[in-house]
Amino acid sequence: MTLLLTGYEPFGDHDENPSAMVARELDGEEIAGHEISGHVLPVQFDRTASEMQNLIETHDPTAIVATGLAAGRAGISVERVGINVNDCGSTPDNADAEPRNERIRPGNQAGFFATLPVVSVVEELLERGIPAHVSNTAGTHLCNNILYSTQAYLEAEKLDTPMGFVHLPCTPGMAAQRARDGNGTSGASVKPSLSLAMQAEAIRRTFDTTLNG
Ligand code: PCA
Repeated sequence: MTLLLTGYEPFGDHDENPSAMVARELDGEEIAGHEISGHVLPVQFDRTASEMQNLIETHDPTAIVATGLAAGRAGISVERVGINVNDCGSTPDNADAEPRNERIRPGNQAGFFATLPVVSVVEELLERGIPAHVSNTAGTHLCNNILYSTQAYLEAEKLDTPMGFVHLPCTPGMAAQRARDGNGTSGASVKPSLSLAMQAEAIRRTFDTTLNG
């Protein structure tokens, strides 16, 4: 009775990744008779999907929530869809891979919907005063990659495990650090942020809604 939770290690110019912190914090917690198993995945296009598949094989989870950082988003983004594209934009992965306009699975379908109840999850978060929205793009970096790859894997294995991806914003500490490193004292903007406690609560509620909703 395991709930599989993944976050990502820091990447690009981020020294921290709140998704890794939340995965560590929630590891071992119980929700409705299930235990969260929290893991931190590498930000590497050639490793992430297979590490997720190993986790699914070893844990046989009841539900899967993958998470990552979307610095600049104002709240919790529950992703609706993953697309068949790897494109790192201006941020190489942590092994310096720079895919451009590549297919994750050549010849495979364009996209997969998340199988979490995304609308119910967002309704629940909003009801609890947590700023959240359904997002229609997870980008084309590893957060999109894990959503698409895991859905493709689950379909190939004929597993109906609910799975989705949640983008988390910066923590207040990260936003302050970036404003200190930038031109915050000269009038530049500061990134939106949410406390780690609220981010962790959002992920608890995501699992809870998935199990009960
Ligand atoms: N965020 C990136 C990759 C790793 C992470 O935490 C993304 O949004 O794709």
